[in-house]
Amino acid sequence: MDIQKILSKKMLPIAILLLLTQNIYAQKTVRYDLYVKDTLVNFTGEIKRAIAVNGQIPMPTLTFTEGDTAEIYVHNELNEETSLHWHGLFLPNKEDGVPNLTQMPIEPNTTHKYTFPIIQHGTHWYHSHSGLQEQIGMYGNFVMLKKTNDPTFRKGIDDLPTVPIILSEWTDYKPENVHRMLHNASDWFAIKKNATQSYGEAIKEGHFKTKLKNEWKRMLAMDVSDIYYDKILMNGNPSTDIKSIDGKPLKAGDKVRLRISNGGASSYFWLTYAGGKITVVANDGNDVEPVEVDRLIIAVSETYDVIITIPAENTSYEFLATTEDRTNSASYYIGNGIKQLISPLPRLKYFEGMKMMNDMMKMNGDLDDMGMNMSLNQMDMNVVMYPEITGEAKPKQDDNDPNRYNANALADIVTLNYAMLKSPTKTNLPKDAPVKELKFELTGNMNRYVWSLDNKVVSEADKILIKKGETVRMVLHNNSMMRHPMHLHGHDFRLLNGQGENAPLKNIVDIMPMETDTLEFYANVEGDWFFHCHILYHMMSGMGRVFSYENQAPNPLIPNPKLAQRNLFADDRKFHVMAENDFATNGNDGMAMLQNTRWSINTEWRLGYTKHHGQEIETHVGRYLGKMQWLMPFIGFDWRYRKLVTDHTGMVEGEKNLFGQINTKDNRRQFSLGVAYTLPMLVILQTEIYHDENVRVQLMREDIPVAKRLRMSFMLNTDKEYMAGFKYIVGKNFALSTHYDSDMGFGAGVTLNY
Ligand SMILES: [Cu+2]
Repeated sequence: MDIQKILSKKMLPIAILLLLTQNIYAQKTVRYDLYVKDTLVNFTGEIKRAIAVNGQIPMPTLTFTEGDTAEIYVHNELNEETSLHWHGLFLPNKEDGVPNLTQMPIEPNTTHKYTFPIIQHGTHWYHSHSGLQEQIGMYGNFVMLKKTNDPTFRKGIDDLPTVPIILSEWTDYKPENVHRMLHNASDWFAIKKNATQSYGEAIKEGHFKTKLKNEWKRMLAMDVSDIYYDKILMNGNPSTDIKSIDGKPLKAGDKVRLRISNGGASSYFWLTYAGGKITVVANDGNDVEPVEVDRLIIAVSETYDVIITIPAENTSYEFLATTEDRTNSASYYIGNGIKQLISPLPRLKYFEGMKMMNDMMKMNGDLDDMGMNMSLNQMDMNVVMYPEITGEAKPKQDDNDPNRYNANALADIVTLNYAMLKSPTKTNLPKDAPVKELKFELTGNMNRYVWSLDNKVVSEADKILIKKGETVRMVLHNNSMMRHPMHLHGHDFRLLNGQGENAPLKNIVDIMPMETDTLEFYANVEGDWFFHCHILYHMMSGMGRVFSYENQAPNPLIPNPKLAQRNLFADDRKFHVMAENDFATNGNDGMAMLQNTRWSINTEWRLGYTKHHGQEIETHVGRYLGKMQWLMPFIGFDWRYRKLVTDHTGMVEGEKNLFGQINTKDNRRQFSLGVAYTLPMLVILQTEIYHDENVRVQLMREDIPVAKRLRMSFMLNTDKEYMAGFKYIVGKNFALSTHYDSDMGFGAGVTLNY
């Protein structure tokens, strides 16, 4: 953090210069110059790379008034491409900032000018849309003020002292590494969060059957979020005191408006306040009728404007943002005096969540809402995990209670949900516009970290053609096990939430598992507009679509559309690498794997130290089929050398398999065809036929979570080979291991993995 502070001091003259330039052009054209540069930060005691803009993280707050023209010069001083997307803004498509879709990437050492008229007001934000840059600093507040003579100007709301706050997270791991670990189903983050949900822990908590049923239904232990973060930040700091606004000290009775954007890459945050109720006055930059709540969750990339009151003198009240998994938080202390803290949210009851998920999961991997017609976050299945709502120990709701997932019916705590949002003005779309109706199923596969719409990723789907002047209505159903904040570029949509003509306008809709939501927007600006899940790692895995207007003019910033498309598709076509090697007393065995959305290239080796132990290398190239990806046909190549045992006459005895087929060769090279299928209990059944017509059937399971850090694995096959082993995970890339192998005997050693 120190380095950051030094850097921002250095940048002070530039900031003053910017302010001056701004004033010269006041009210008409507002210019910002943004210098994007590598920096070093120290959030945890370790110095790590990040990206700063004008020397700071988050990027500077950009402020405009409706009616202004924005001129933003982005100076790319990185050694890599970049881009900036203006989240939630209405603007010409070529200013939208999606590289390879609305413009080509901003190359290193070049400047790109974005310019657009400001034709709306509200709390928004901006971020890099290139790779994973958003995770390491490229997010900032973007505030558009109402004109004071605006007929929608609300006295007592729009004239309050205001603090823009952008929420974010920090991990010391490189985001590329985070993405790779997610694709490899690494459970390192679960270990860090103490959320492994192993058999040992299940037994201790009386949930052995729950765990068995969970694995029977082929689920890996899951959490409400994937990633462990080292720090949570509000405007770049885990903790901030705010004693005055615009030079005026805060005192009892003062109301403060917080303009909050969730700039986190993957975290949802609970917002709570030590000084009492929170009044929600806007969402996604659009005014809503004020509504008082005790808490609200802000989805990734959403914005909320809230008003809080300072109830008493000589006190500074905590405004707390807690990650949905409750492992981390950040605070603002508002007011002057002794700090009044709010109690932290208690740890989640993971096995209650697992039990709930077991009930919802069908054997074929589809979710079943059991007739509850869930929508708009009103029924939150996760309440079974919230001790503050359902009690510390056993859940108090029964299975026939229609309110058993309704947080507001179960406790005195009022939680905001989408049905409570009401626009103060009518939001009807043009009545005579033709309606185009689209349906999407949000789909995913936790085990291989594939996220998609209708089981297709961006590179596998065509653009969705819409016409200017039509109303596009979308019905979205979440059939995956995680919630997804779906974001539409360039347009606000009405979320049909039962508020009739006053349905709220939004550009993000958070959809929980099993929910169905309907939204509609008026197609009024030509271009290619991205519609995607805003969880950064889901988006990069391909969870999105492109809306494109029929017969639109070509984008002058995309001179070569074919090349641009190839670059865009490269994101979800990317292969992720993983490797592991066990250095043991009886040999050396390991594997390396390259995999993407559908393909897997996998090599396994067992290298014994003696000629009788032998050596074996197997390579499989396979393609996963089906939505759940339980089936993978593959072609293989097998090389094996083992000095076979001879009898007293010197004849080779050969190796006989369970089918009576005999191998008499020391040196065996074989092509094969095979198929792998994931059985209940996550056991993989692999059947392989070699070109010498030998057949091998094999059962195996890796990483059975015995205890928090202890994993078990086994394998047996019709060649009469078998193996069983244990692994104790010491660090992210390091484990102690022991195994017994029918070829190589007993061994112990260390396992390194990448
Ligand atoms: Cu998602």
